Amino acid sequence: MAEKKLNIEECSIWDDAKQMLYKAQRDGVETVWDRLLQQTPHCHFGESGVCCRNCTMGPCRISKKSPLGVCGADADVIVARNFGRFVTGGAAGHSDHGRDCIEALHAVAHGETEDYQIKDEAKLLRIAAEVGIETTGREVLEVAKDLADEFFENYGSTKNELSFIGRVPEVRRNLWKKLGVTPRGMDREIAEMMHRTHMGCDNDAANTMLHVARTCLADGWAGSMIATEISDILFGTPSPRKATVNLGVLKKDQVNILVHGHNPIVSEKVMEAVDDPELIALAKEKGATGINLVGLCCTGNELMMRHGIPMAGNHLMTELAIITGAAELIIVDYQCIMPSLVQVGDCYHTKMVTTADKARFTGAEHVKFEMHNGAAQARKVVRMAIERFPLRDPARVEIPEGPVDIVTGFSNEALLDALGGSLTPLIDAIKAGKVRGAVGIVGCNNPKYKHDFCNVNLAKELIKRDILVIATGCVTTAAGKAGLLVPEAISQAGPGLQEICGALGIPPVIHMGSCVDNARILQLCALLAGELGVDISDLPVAASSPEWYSEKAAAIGTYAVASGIYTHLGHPPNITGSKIVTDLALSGFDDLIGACFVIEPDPFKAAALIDERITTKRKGLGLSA
Ligand code: SF4
Ligand code: MSK
Repeated sequence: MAEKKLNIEECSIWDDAKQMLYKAQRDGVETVWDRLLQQTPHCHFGESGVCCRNCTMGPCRISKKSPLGVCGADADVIVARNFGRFVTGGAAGHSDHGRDCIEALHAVAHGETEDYQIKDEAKLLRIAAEVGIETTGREVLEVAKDLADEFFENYGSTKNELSFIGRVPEVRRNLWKKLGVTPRGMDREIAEMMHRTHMGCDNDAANTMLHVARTCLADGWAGSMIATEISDILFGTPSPRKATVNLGVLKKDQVNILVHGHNPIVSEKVMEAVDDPELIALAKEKGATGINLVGLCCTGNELMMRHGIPMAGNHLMTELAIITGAAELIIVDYQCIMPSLVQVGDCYHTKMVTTADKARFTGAEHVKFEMHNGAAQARKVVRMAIERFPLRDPARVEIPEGPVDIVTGFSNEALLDALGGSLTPLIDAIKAGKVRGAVGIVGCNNPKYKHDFCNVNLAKELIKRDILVIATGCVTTAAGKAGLLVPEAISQAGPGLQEICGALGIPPVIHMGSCVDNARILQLCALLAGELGVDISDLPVAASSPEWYSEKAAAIGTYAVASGIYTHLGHPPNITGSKIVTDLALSGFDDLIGACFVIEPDPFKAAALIDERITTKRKGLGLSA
């Protein structure tokens, strides 16, 4: 059989990506695109979700010839169970990240670490008061202890109610109650999903799908929301600042360190360590002019939002950042880190360092980060990077030109500041049809798409239609590279958005953070609904993940839908083998819960579908189209 050949021009819309893919070919390095080629075509049973491995009477796969598994489960039951476990993986990822944040807050509050502090005391006190903790006349650390304990209770089953349930509009809370999907403890919903999907438990696909909604709601309104709020408390609430994106942020004459993963607990300490004068002097001794820290994926988003640290790239750029030959070290915590990075690093002089016991990679060096040693471990890792600088082969270094400017840092607090302290100007602009609606474009890259084609074109199409775009996760880098994250991008927006964003001095696409920070968007929707006295499902808003790949993205999409937000995906999850599950996702949920998924791979058609939905919602509120 003829060997399949990669068409690099079709892999990505970006010059920096294509330049590195050609270099990878010259250097004999395999990337995610090569491996996709080898894995294609994918297994039809897996793609449609009808393969079950939940017991050893199987594995079973459903076809016309054999419509039932050995136990008697049909395609609907198998697909619902598989999807349930799939989103539960994502919800577990976000919420375990959130738990790590609570442990950090707990350690700070109890004086168990000097490496971390409370950076935003005002936010700590505000959140504590919001969840019913007495704050008047109390020491900040005493309040922090109570807040950590309060948040821990979101994980078990002693409370049966999430701390942030009060943020959800009452009408939506009542709907959840009626449907029996009010989220309880985070761990409880996850454990119950694993229980339900064991052989011989929940054998009603629609019933399983309701628990899918409940588990994801716990992620959105607890796991992710807690992660975001504590990160702000410990590391500062983001405010607008400038930064730069793309592989051009790497520096030829400096020690380059890449940080990758999700939780700022590691990356914040690395950021401090690279400023250590002793380490900078050591870097100079080794022949470099300094130390350059750059981000990747969501931990990159966290550092960029709070400190303006440059962003080298999103999910599909992670291997390519190493292929520049200019990265001395990549330090990671967890999630979305391709195992291949170890092998790609081995092709150059790039060392990979892992930091979390729950995310180790064979071939990488493990430097365990704990609350009491974060600063020391970060210095150790930066020293390791510096020691590798002399090993760099200048003949193999190729850094694409030209970092692109962006503006980042739009937390809800910052957005409210930009609006002059209240949502009224935004609501007035929505009522006047100048901002016709808002869409959160969130999530990932997937090599099945031309890298960032859909992410960028959907954002462009929406702003043209006077729809404000909020970007998080890996879409951020795409929007940034396309020049959409700067105030000057209003020239690409419709007249209404041009006027409003121009007056406020904000870009038409605003960056709101990492993938856990989609909780900020949930909160913003709830605030808007509260101001208008309606449900979230009545708002002219939508969500989209055009190039998603991960279990976490599916969990985010599902909590958006269950919260009342119409959600576009570029391709369906592996559910098409069940009519019941597919119909529920694409329409049944709309009747039941006021929102559903819509699938459309073409970003231009997707923009039209989203626009249509926003128009309907505007009319429902008695507003012009
Ligand atoms: Fe097959 Fe049923 Fe076992 Fe799944 S649970 S592997 S369908 S016998
Ligand atoms: S890192 S989940 S590829 S956004 Fe959050 Fe990017 Fe998606 Fe991972």
